[in-house]
Amino acid sequence: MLRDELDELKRKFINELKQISDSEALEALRIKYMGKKGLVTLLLKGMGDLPPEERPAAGQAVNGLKEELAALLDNEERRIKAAERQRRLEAETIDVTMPGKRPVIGKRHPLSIVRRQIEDIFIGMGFEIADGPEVEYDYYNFEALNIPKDHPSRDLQDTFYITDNIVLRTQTSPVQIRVMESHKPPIRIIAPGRVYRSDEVDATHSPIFHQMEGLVVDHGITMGDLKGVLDVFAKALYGEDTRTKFRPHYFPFTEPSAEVDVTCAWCHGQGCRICGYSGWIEVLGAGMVHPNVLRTVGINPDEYSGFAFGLGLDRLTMLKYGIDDMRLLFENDYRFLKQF
Ligand code: 2NL
Repeated sequence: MLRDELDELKRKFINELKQISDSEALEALRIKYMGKKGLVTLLLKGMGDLPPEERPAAGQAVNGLKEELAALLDNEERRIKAAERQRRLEAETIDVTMPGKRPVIGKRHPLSIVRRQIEDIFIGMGFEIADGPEVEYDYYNFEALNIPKDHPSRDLQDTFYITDNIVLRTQTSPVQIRVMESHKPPIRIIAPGRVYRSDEVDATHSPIFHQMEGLVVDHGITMGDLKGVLDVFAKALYGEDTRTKFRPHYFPFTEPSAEVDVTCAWCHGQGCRICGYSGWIEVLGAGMVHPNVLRTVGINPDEYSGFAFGLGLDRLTMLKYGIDDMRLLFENDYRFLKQF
């Protein structure tokens, strides 16, 4: 009776085992027969119902089946694990003869290349780099720079106003005002950064652009120091044969003021399309810091003097690389950027 039952169970088990090809299903089968409530386990538990004299033989028979099934399960498990491993290895095969995929490496933006080159030149002359907020008080952007209330750059059309007395800075000069407020001379700084003006976008205008200003304040600073520093700068940037020319100009924050031309780096002063056949290119505005500006930040103009200058990084970058449309600097088209 029991024999038949065991044989039947074994046949059923072997049939089910044959269907199985993955280790999850195999584990389910192991539980179905050998688990706490498994078919074989239930048989063993049922021993108690037999008359005592039949128990030893029956127990031996069921245990024998249990060992047999366990051995079959272990065997099958080894076979399935090996097959699964083989499938995985085949799926993960790497063809080492395939051509590689080159990672795309980013490049420095042309504006950053030029900014860093100019920073290096001034650092070489003992300047330090200063920075400050792009959202500024009207006071730092205009008032402290001796720019009167009726000055055209204060027009609502020309400046982005956040509130009545907060603007997007139109120059990096406010950085230098802040440095003069908090530091005693000697001061030797450059202030590179992003500035804003309410302009329509075209090939030569953008509401966001980049500027670098410089400032030196100490005892006995003269126009000669300004000319010397800018001459060294122009030669370092454009080559030793570069010359500079100062033309009188007007800025509210400097007196005297000048616009500074350098000999055209494309034609070396011969005259070409780039410099409008004049041989000169205007690159800087500069001058001696206005005594009113020094007084406003608490520096005595009878004791100290200083010079300042400003240059447009976007224009300089366009000149250096022969870029004819400013929009290219802001669109971040990789086909453009990868050329530098
Ligand atoms: C230009 C002209 C200039 C300054 C900027 C300056 C700053 C302070 C005091 C006095 Cl804190 N001056 N900056 C001076 C002269 C010219 O920039 O054409 N920029 C693109």
